[in-house]
Amino acid sequence: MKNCLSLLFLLMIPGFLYSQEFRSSNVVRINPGDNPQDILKKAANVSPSERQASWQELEFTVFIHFGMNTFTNREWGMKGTAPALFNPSELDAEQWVKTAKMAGAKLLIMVAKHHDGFCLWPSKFTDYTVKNSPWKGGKGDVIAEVATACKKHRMKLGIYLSPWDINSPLYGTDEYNVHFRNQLTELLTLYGPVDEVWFDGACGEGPNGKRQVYDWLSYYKLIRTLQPQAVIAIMGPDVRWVGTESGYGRETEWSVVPVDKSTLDEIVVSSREMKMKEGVFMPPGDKTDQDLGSREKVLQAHGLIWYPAEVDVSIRPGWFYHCDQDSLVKSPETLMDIWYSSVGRNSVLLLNLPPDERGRIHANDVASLKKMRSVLDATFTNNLAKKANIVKTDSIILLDFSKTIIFDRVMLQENFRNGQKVESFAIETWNGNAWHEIIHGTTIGYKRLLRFDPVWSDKVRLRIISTRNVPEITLFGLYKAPSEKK
Ligand code: FUL
Repeated sequence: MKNCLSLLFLLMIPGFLYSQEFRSSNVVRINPGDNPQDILKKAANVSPSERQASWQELEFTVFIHFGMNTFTNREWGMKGTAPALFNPSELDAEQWVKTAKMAGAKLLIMVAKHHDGFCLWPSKFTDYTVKNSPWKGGKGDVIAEVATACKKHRMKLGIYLSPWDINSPLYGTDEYNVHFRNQLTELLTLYGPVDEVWFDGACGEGPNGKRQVYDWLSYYKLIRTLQPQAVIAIMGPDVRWVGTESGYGRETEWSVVPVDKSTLDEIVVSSREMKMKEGVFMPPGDKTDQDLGSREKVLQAHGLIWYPAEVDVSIRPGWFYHCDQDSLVKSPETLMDIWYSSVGRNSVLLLNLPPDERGRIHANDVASLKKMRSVLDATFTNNLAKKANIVKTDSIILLDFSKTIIFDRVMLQENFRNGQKVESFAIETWNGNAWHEIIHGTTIGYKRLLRFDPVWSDKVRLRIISTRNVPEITLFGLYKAPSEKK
């Protein structure tokens, strides 16, 4: 009897260890014995961490690139540019926040230090800051002004701190990691809640330039300790760069992507070390690939993680303000196009609004945003599907209307907090004799938006063609966009 019990116990250990391996549902290991169906089921069950889910629901966020480059008319700064050049005449952080709010953004990411190393707050750890500029007699703090304005207008705050630092004499040494953590600590303790930390991967040091071995894990640990709700984006574990800076995300965008064995091991180790539910480790690999998460990729994976896409783009050609780009501000039509191709493709949009030398967002940018917002509101306020009688089966949602409706936009949402499942779908209308396809698509995820010429019908259906597990559609909306006034 005793032997039987110990045998049973021994048999149970591997299963026990396995289930303890990932206490979080945003990562899963694929075992050598898993068959394709098991793997797809696992893929469908990977779901976001709470911080990832709350971030996704923001939909639209803005970036503010402002700093030394605004005054030197550059995109990337140079070593030794005098702090004396930083002198905005009418800096108005509240105007930035109000503009973002008017456009519908829910979070504002402030560039606190760009690659040139100039700090927009009076950091104790360097002299290269606003403290040594003429602005406000050296008593100013841009980050404090932004944080106050965000608080006042209930806008979430994010921080961009460039890992690459052209100015710091420590860059390229181990001490730089300490310095970088000191600066992060200032930003994450002096200004209230921070909901996103954005680490840029860019480094323009040439072949003879300094090379920094970044201690990423130590940065992540610090952020998790000081601001546990903050997502760490781009060179980080929570949010993935979509792969371009054009504003256009992938047609097929999976939030669940494969990871290799060593990444899985790092995740387990970091989670144990930090005694946290989710481990922190940035998955390596090419983020620009067109196919990151297809069935083919998933079936060959060692593990899968929830790693959703962020689409970053500037409203102007440059990330910083240049007066010769005043006529090149993206039109409301282009912004709408970007909206459908980012928010409408299972991504979060991060739109950059660069203030000018005065420290204000230019009127042309404000005008474009205002128009974009009014078109979005006019399009998506009235969901025509609310008037329909709804009939659901496993793979079809039928909207049955008592009279003919006209629509030209569709909004779909999956219950993404439970995972992403749909691989392909079609929207069809009944023409009296048969179902007729209006448009088809691939992934849905958090949100999918579709545009087409107006159609008329009294019956419209969503047909799920292929899925990784039973789909959970939480929204099937139909809308009519306002007609363009010429
Ligand atoms: C890039 C940077 O080099 C640009 O200057 C800008 O900050 C953009 C958001 O990321 O990698």
